[in-house]
Amino acid sequence: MKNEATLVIIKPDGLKKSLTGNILSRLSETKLKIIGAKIMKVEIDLAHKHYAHLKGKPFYLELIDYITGKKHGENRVMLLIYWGPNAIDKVRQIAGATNPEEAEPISIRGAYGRILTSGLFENVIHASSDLSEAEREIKLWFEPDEIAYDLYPAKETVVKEGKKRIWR
Ligand code: DAT
Ligand code: MG
Repeated sequence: MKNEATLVIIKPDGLKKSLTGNILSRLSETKLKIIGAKIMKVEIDLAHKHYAHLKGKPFYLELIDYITGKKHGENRVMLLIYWGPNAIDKVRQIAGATNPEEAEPISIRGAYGRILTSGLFENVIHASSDLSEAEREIKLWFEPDEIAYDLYPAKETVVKEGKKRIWR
């Protein structure tokens, strides 16, 4: 079996409901390695890029509100890169089907997801669905130096002078 990397996002409902520990425990059943992890707030531009393939769907704008935290008053997400044999399918298996009502009851989405009255699937985690999606998503959310392994070719660049926030 080929080693693969896959992106997991614990969505704002997962953090708001304090499900992080439960979800990490379930994912550790895969025996995959975590090679990147962080908590961050989701900027709207990144949300649109992440879900670009769903633009035009009736639930699209609500999905953007969901991942950016507007539905939960909680704008944090947790990002994880899992790595190892068959990682994409292993994680999708434990995540469960996209529709939480159709997901296996013991999957993460089956156990913790719900369908809003609007019809949106509030399914607690995102998991990459294939190799090219995983690569696109990992490159969208992580910089090379934030990942413990060298997953994809990278290059050095000279950083221009600019502004950034530091501790005072
Ligand atoms: P997945 O997250 O299983 O890869 P996806 O990429 O097709 O599924 O959709 C992204 C998210 O959009 C999904 O996690 C929940 C929401 N969604 C997808 N299809 C939906 C539908 N038919 N009705 C409501 N929400 C949907
Ligand atoms: Mg998807």
